[in-house]
Amino acid sequence: FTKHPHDLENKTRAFLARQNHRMLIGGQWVDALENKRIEVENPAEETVIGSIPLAHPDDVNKAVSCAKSAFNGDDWGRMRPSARQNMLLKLADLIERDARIIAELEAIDNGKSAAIAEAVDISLGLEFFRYMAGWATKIEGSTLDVSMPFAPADSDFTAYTRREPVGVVAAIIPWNFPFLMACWKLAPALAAGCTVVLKPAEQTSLSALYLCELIGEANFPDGVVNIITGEGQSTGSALITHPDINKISFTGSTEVGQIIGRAAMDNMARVTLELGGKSPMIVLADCDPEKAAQGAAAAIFFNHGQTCSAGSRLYVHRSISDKVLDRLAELAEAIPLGPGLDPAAQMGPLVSRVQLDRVCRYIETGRQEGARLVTGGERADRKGYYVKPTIFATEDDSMVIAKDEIFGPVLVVIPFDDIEDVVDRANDSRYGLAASIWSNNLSQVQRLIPKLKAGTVWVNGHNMLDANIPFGGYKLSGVGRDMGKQSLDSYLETKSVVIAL
Ligand code: TXE
Repeated sequence: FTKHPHDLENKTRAFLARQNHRMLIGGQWVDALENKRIEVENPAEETVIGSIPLAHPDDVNKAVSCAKSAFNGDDWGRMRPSARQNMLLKLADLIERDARIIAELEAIDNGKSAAIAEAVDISLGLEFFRYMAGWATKIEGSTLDVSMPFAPADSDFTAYTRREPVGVVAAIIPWNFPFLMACWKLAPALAAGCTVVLKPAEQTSLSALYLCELIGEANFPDGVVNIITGEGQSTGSALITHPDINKISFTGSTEVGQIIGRAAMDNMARVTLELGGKSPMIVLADCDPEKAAQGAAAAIFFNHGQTCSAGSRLYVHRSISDKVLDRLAELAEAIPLGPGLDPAAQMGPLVSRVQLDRVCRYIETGRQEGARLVTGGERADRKGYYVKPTIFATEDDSMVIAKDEIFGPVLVVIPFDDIEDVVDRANDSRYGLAASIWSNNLSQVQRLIPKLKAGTVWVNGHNMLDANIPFGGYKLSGVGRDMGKQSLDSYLETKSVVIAL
């Protein structure tokens, strides 16, 4: 990857040169009704690089109606599962072909490192399409033994279940992993035979728009995937309240997740919510301080802390806490900051000024609460929404900075003495997305795993993801799971069939 925008891939340049991007409804690339637009910003430069349509509620209605027609139409509805599988595999190949272009768009639109995006976001996304392609031909119900007590003794029944696609899916995704989140929602929906209206985050819609071009190239029938761009309040609200939406799949804040959950229940739409987190890391006394520091730095500073499962609370045994903290500070201070297109940069700017202000407010709160600022704690002295990797140390984990999801590169380090006590403290959160334990003491680790109230527990690592591993939260971190077979199940209805012979 290059520092210079003029060295971008030709396709990236051509895509950006369009400036006024359009959205895909029923196979047509269109502007929004009334032609309202939202500016697209490059957060490393603080410059406007184009615009996306601000979809009108009637655009949303049109997209839902196209998705509904495509769902009921023969081209998609009667397509053989093996053909659906092949389309998903074709799409994955196209993503692989254009991985660099997508990574460049992600770097320019979101701020993250293009090299890291290609290695992590894009590769996980395309692998997920391949994984879900395999499930398209393996959807199965069960045959059921039945004996109905009220039926005459000589009567005979056969019963079985069919799994059927749930219908039209509304997929609403955030700005932290724009491309990967689109893949997490689209792959299982399409493998199941659903059709989709996708709404990317208003801050970062470019990579999802590019993905929709690839969907066209892979020859998916018109209307199977529609993308509408716009804000949450207007466009998003119109989508989640639409009576023809059969399932809503959302990743974003807990507050909006609660609004969406309520809206879904009004129409009894199925719903999957992947929400916020304040994931604890627990480092036991036997852990090598160097490994703990390296692991914790990666867990919080990956994606600039804008990761729902970021390891943002570090509970470290007091016997090694000074060593871990000193090393962590060294590692944090050595992280090269820079725009996503700079191959040397490991941390880019935060996604937007709103997010920058939010993270800086939390840092100020930490100071006022009396937490010890170990390193960072301010904006970097350069253009762009950069925040220095920040570490606070405290004994008091009831502080706001140890409770709230900051969603930035801010770590809170808390020493502990007693292992039972640390489990209670780790669990004392409204969130329950993920946790990690760092130790080679197998017995202690195995005893801790069932006690942690988290959708994922990692041991000697953090943020270890795979297409086959379900991901989602306990408590206010959400409902349901993305990835794995469990996510496919959430795009399928179960129909029971009983036949009196
Ligand atoms: O998220 P929102 P925001 C957390 C994180 C972050 C905070 C705010 O703590 O600081 O949320 O971020 C759409 N009806 N996470 O405000 O608002 C919106 O357009 C329908 C954690 O950006 O939840 C976007 O597409 N849709 C999270 C998506 O919801 C609505 C990732 C997410 O935006 C809507 C992102 C509405 N009423 C933020 N309001 C994670 N779990 O990873 C908004 N949207």
